[in-house]
Amino acid sequence: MPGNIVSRRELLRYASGAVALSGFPNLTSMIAAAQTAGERPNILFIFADDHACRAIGAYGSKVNKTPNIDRIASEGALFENSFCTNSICAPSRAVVLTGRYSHLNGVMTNAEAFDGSQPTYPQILRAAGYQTATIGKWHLKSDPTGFDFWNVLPGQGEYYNPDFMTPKGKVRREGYATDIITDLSLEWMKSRDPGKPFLLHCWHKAPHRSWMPGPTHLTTYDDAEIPEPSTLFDDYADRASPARNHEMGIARHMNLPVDLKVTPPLTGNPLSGPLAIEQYRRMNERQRKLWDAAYVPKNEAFRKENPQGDDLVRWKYRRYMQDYLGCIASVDDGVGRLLAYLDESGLAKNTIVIYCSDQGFYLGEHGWFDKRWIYEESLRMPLMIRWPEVIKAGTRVKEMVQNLDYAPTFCEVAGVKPSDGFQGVSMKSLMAGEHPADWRKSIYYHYCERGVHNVAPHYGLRTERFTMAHFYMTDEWELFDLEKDPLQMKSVYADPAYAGTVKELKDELTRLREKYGDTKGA
Ligand code: SGN
Ligand code: CA
Repeated sequence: MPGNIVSRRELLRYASGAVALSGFPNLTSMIAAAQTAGERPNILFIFADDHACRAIGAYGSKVNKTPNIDRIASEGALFENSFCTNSICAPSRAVVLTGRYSHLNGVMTNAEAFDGSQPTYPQILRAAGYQTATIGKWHLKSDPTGFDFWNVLPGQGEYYNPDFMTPKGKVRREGYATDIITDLSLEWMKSRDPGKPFLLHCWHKAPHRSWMPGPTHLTTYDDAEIPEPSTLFDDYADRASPARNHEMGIARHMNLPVDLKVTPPLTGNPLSGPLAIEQYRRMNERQRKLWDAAYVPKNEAFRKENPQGDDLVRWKYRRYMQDYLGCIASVDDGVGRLLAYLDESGLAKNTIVIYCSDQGFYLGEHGWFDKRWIYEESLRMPLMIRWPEVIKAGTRVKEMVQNLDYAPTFCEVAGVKPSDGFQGVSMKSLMAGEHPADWRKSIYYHYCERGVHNVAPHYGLRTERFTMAHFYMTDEWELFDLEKDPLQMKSVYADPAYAGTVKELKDELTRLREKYGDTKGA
């Protein structure tokens, strides 16, 4: 394993004040320096699940408005080239926490349990005097470590009246998940010790599949204009075989009763309508009444219209987007409430607010929903950071950053030395408007899961101009020239005109695999 990582024992001894962490010899003086230079900043980390850039106003959305999320970008920085290392939930979260690639942090797919004894930024910040809390989606199978307070959804969690895991056991909370996660975050900020800086994770479940909007946004997008992506009817003709073998198509893999809420008609039978579907049985009477009032007439109209073929795909796309965007509307409301509290309480100036999502998502591009591929829509993570003391309002960062960079960034802004094992680079200089000459010019990616949605494992890289992928199970390669083909419709891997580029990129890929210590999939 490259680098020395701090052992759990060391962390515990450090947290108890017994010793200084090895590799952290100047921690006390660094903290003192940070304190004299000004108070250490608070960190409010708002994380959505599957929120694509295309559904964020600040990223130029043509399908919805997100005024509150956009505030973070207009009053802070928007990262134009922010990427994940493995486009799936639990792996992305493990990379965020540890600053290490999946093959080193142990969470390669959604199946592995996270080993919470490895160094993470919450543990490091907590040991350095931060109050820490994580609220909402966690999805790492083991209990959170490094937090003074945690209330997390089991697994994917539920949208309506969700259960939360707490140190004292399971608690069911009445209400809509996004609103509850926001409420708990506000309550925690209000009740914390004001004498210490804080790190708060407000980690939403929304807008994850099956995209169930909350009671206040059940009809928000009913009449909205929602343009279709030009690649909705992609036939994958000019790519390697994996794209064709997908199981994430709006046409063939999105189901009517759960994904699209076309529940059976209400017949008076106690288990008719939504109640015929397990997912809706958690709702209380009030929630169900609102749901039925919104969906029953829409579903009757659908049955009457009875669209077929491409018209059905178009109908499904539209319903999918209405629900997905409805979920985001509640996230945006929640962001508004959190920002309002920071304003009212005077915390806004010295609190770093981050908004991002665990990966990107397909909103009909290439005919798909879901994520996983190295292609743009799922590779990109939205990332916006507000920190009035350091970031100039309206900053746009063009350098390529990754979820790997969050842990070192949080350590640097807190004035704490990062773990030697972190593989990312702190983004603080970028936040301050600098353009370090030696900033990375390529990013490394490796998706490993097999099974759901049938996306073949692949590793690859993206540079400013190219994306290259190796689907190693079938030894197929793809190369996209993003300058000429931004929608990635034609692989030019076999085009002789790109032979030199292929060679250069393969060398770079070998360098990246060595640098990050990845030998899997060779
Ligand atoms: C569930 C979803 C999948 C999704 C995975 C992983 N199916 O299995 O569509 O890809 O989660 O998502 S569902 O019918 O149960 O909703 S992730 O964001 O947690 O990685
Ligand atoms: Ca996700």
